[in-house]
Amino acid sequence: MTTIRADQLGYRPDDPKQSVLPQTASAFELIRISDDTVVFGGNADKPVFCEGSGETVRIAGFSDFTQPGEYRLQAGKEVSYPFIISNNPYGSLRKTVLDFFRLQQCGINLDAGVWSHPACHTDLAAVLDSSGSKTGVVKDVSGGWHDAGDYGRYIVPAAQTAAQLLLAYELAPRPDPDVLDVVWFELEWMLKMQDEASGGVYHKVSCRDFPPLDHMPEREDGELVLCPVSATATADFAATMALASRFYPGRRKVLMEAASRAWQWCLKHPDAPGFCNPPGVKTGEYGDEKSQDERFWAACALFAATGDETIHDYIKKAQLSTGLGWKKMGTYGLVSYLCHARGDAGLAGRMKEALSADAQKLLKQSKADPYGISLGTEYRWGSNMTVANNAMTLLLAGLFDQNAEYRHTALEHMHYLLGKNALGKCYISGFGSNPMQNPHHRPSVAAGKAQPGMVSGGPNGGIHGDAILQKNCQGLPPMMCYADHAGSCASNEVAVYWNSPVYFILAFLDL
Ligand code: G3I
Ligand code: 9MR
Ligand code: ZN
Repeated sequence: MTTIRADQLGYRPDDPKQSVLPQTASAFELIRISDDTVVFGGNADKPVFCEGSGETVRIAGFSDFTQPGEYRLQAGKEVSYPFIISNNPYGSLRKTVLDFFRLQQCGINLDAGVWSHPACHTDLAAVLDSSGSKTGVVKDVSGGWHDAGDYGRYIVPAAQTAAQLLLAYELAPRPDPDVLDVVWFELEWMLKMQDEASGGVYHKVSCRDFPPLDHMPEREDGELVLCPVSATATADFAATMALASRFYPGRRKVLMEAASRAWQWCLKHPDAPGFCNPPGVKTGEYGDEKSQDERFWAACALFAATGDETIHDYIKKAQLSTGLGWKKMGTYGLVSYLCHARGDAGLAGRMKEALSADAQKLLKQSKADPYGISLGTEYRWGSNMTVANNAMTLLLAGLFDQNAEYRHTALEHMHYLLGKNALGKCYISGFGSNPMQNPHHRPSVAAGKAQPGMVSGGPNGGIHGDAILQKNCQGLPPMMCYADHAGSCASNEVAVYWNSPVYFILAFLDL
């Protein structure tokens, strides 16, 4: 294992290029692999301490070298994995990251080589009340994507994923045309999750507990239960449908009716409590006591779609919030308002300031980290999502505030995911010289090999009762608390809303 940390796929000729070397390496060389020739060299920067990883390291920059080819870095006896400098350094990565969503499809006969399976989770689901008792109502909620390494289908992360994919489609210089079909599959399922009578949206559908780790989806045949309507799910749903209405003109009416009915539910239930799993239900909770940010996003998306001034008044009174992760969704609201609403100049100005404040904070944190990323010491469950979401925040802020540093720092976050990190791990299966190979992903466990193109959750300093992390990572610095082990759900699961921000970065940066 090399101690030189670099992107294991590569760099574009004109993009900044950095790697991280051990403290002992004061100079480095770039070697062209075809003829084993030194083509570039230099001194590494002075040693710096990395709080996230607890190491002292040096940064080696080779941005000035722009010739396409295949290379490795060398520092003393240390030799990096090979990488390329090319206009298309990532090859099929973007396509494979997008393919994940098709492979997560539920309720259909999936024809996909070793990942094939017969239709799963097609029974009617029984609606539960908050005490976990069946209400007697049953509902067809088939379809949608399995959330992650488990087979639950949850509205809150679904909304994040759909929004990130649609924004990627909208903002990419060369959008992938199939994104709209990919997302429609999820939207159709989301529409089924709305309660016809009230307009409220069921929080999630799953069995009561997770199935064994080696079970393919069709083997999970326990009773499906629908958990009660929640404010976060209903507001996220309203926002997602209003956002989607712009992308599917032929389905606008259905989407906007669903959005408006969900919004009416939100207005009628201003104080609805946060969701928690009813007794007896152990699957993904996506609990969140605060629905203000989801309501804010819904209002902005509905206002952008309709121009309804009563909703505008709601936004004017609301607290501005930011965030791109399932618990904090405000930034999607800001972007809807700023890009698509006939808004109020003063309010738009404050929204831009809020987004820019987030981006400036991320820049500052990234500058303090030799790996050039913004997490500091906060590596929680799904830290790789935070890495990608922070990059997305920087790229979105750059829409309103031209700053080359935003783009460069976002790219550094992508390099982190592809191997320029303290563990020298490429956190996307099937790519790089040292890829994640043992995801906590049931179809991969069943197949005995990792499905390619999946983003691992990544280091988790919290450990969270994960027996594998407890055994291997107790006491390690947070950027090191990771196990490429199928048993480590707290550091090595995969999820649709971890692939979606990575897809956004790749599409936005035309990689
Ligand atoms: O919000 C608190 C914060 O206030 C506190 O300071 C911090 C300290 O640890 O914890 C924060 O809560 C964390 C929460 O995520 C929100 O980030 C919890 O500790 C942490 O346990 C929780 O992890 C979630 C995990 O499920 C367990 O519930 C992950 O975010 C979430 O991505 C993950 O999602 C799972 C689904 O349940 C099931 N499907 C797979 C999916 C991915 O693993
Ligand atoms: O396998 C489950 C994974 O998909 C979930 O994201 C995770 C969330 O808590 O839980 C995993 O299931 C574990 C359960 O929580 C505790 N017992 C062991 C289960 C399998 O590792
Ligand atoms: Zn299924």
